[in-house]
Amino acid sequence: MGNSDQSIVPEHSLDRDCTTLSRHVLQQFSSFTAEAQDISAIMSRIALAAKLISRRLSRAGLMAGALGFTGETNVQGESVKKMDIYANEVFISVFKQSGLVCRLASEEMDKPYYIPENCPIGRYTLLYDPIDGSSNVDINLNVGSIFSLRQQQGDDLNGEAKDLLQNGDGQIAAGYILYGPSTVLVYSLGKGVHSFILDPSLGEFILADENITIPEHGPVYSVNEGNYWQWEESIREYIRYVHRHDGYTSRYSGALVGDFHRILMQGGVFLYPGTVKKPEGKLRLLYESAPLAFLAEQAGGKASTGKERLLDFIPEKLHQRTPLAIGSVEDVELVESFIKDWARRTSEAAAKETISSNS
Ligand code: FDP
Repeated sequence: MGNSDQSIVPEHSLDRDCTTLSRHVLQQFSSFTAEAQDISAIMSRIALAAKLISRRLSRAGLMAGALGFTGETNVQGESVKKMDIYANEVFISVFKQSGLVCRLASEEMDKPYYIPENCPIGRYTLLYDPIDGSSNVDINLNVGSIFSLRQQQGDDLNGEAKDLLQNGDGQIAAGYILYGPSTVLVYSLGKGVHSFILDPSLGEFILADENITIPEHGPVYSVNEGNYWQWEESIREYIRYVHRHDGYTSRYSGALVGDFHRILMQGGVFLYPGTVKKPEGKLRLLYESAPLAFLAEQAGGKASTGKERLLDFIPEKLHQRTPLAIGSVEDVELVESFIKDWARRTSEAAAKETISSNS
């Protein structure tokens, strides 16, 4: 006993089974600093939230009152689902009395939720989208949760959380949970992107993939083509390009986390462009686009608003929206090239128009 040569289980397989999320987080710090322990504890709480949400989703169809709409609308003016509220409260609940996180800011809440009793110790803010892809919830399709961790700056005494209006490079950690056939947690602390699968028999997230990299190019473009006539011409031109060229295929599930996960693993591009009426698009920068952009870059991919690096974009308000093109470097750059080219042609045409009307 104790000699690995005599073991009936290959050593690497046991090692992997024992690589839980909290152990992995600690391994990424060179020593057991207070920061390392805080981040590991925060990730464990996020994992607990994921397990609670996953458990409820797996039984929701059998439970009275778990599915459907609440009848309320959220700060974005969208109809709220019961699962949105449940998942939002789960995140609050797991961080109460944790001593870890001072503020929670979520897509479902007008203003951040303050936990003053945590503040003397915890100096972090967790931003999250509790249930992303809500239109999938009632029909048992994939949904997700997205999170982003930032250091609180200043005391935020007036409760306006202005320090959160910064670019995405200040994220300490970001990730998502995909509630699919298995529950997958993907995260980055700025040292690569790693995925974990929930083993229900252990109740633990176990390492699945380390240092995930997005292929330089992939065949998939993922976009809601139902918006075709609402987009600017540049996006329509891009779509016509992929329709006419071999090697492209479309996949769109209506849930960002699942669609992004496919791109992360297999390459390609996910797009949620602005429309003529809503140039800022639909996705929320702080709760959705910025955390995923952080992961994309960490995996060697790219994320853009179409005009600039997404992580450079500074929001003016907490619930700011931005257009998003995210995924493989070559595919995101192709989308950007159509936008740039269209802008150039439009401004040249406008200049010609001015000249001819002046002459
Ligand atoms: P949902 O509103 O269902 O929560 O961010 C919201 C989001 O879903 C994304 O998950 C998804 O990619 C997108 O909106 C779907 O929007 P469309 O229905 O307009 O395609």
